[in-house]
Amino acid sequence: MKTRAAVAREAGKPLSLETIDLDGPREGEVLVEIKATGICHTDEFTLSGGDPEGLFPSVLGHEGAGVVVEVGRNVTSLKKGDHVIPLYTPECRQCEYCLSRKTNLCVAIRATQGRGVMPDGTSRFSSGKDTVFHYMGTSTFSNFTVLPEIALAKIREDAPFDKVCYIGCGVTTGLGAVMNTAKVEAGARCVVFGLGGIGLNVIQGLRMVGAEMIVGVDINPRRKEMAEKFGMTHFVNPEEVEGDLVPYLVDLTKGGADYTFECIGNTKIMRQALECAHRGWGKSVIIGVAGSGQEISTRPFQLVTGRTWMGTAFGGARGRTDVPRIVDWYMDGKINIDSLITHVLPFKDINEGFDLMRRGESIRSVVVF
Ligand code: NAD
Ligand code: 022
Ligand code: ZN
Repeated sequence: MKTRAAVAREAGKPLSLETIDLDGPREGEVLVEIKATGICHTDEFTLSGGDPEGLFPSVLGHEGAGVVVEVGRNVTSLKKGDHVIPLYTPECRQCEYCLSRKTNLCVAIRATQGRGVMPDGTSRFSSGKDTVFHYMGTSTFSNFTVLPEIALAKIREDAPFDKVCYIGCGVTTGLGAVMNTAKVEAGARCVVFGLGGIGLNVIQGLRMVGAEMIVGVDINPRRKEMAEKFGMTHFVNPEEVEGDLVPYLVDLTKGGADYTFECIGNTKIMRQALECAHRGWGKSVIIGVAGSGQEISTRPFQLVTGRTWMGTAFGGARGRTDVPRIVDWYMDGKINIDSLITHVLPFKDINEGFDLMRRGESIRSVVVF
């Protein structure tokens, strides 16, 4: 069949809006009509050429929502008409990693996903004679896409696609970092570095679990108002702090934070986030993705004295299990997604969504087909 898609043809160039070919679902695969997709930083990172593993041409996008059109052989958990959210972290429930219960990093299709192909080693996308690669196993910048069954969460049918697509990455990552990775308890004092599409979801997760103090740190003063609406209790603009930021934050949190979150992708800030965690028990979670080849550093003393440095992928969420629950939270009014979606664009304007993100004007842009 044919599908409209935004194709990443060349690093550093805008996406090319084309009609390309899509093969039907093979065994264990599902054809999905994408109704809406968010634009996230890792799409831009790959498009820019910054990711050494980025493949071209490819169909980017990993934050979508849509409807099952057709299922391949031996697909048992989904049927035509089901509403779904694609998962860049699948959940097979059978691999060593899933069975361990210690991680969400399912390895069932990991190798082929990283090579831009389906588990059988081939791509469903093509353009004339050329192969077009998949991306993160999801490729949501196409009106129709094929995914493995284990990379789809089935969600309720009354949930609006143009809102819940954000649960496919940013919402789940922020909430999950708080609940699954850090396991923050009520009364905790916390610092969140970076108040964008991830940090604001960390803040609403902290409010949900009853954190007492939620300090937000951002160099963009325009982020203060939105963060307060989501539960931030104190705002710190590093550019307005005299002297070092770390002692300032240790003082503000009365000895250091119980939990800190880095939601920027800046290795210098990752160090500050660790070092303002409380001596003896503070935990610091890295969420931001740094450029390839970058390194973090601190003095071993920081860890010897009881701080824990940790990281999270997709908020530690097991997608097929956790994503439908988060959709329920949204439908029950327990979480706010609407305020974070600052721009909704028709598919033809997808490149404008990238520009809004590059200029720091949007929290999230959502593209609707
Ligand atoms: P964003 O651009 O919306 O937000 C980043 C915020 O950080 C902005 O508000 C910006 O003003 C602020 N900032 C930049 N430099 C700063 C500095 N030096 N000090 C303080 N604040 C600063 O980005 P986002 O969508 O929230 O994503 C944040 C990071 O999370 C990205 O690196 C993204 O790739 C990563 N991410 C990771 C996962 C995961 O599973 N680990 C999932 C999704 C996103
Ligand atoms: C999503 N991310 C950033 C912004 N939006 C993001 C990027 C990478 C990861 C998670 C979220 C990530 C963390 C750890 C891994 N990845 C490796 C997982 C593993 O090796 O098992 C990651 C993931 C997918 C891909 C690359 C890296 C991919 O499909 N290309 C989950
Ligand atoms: Zn993302």
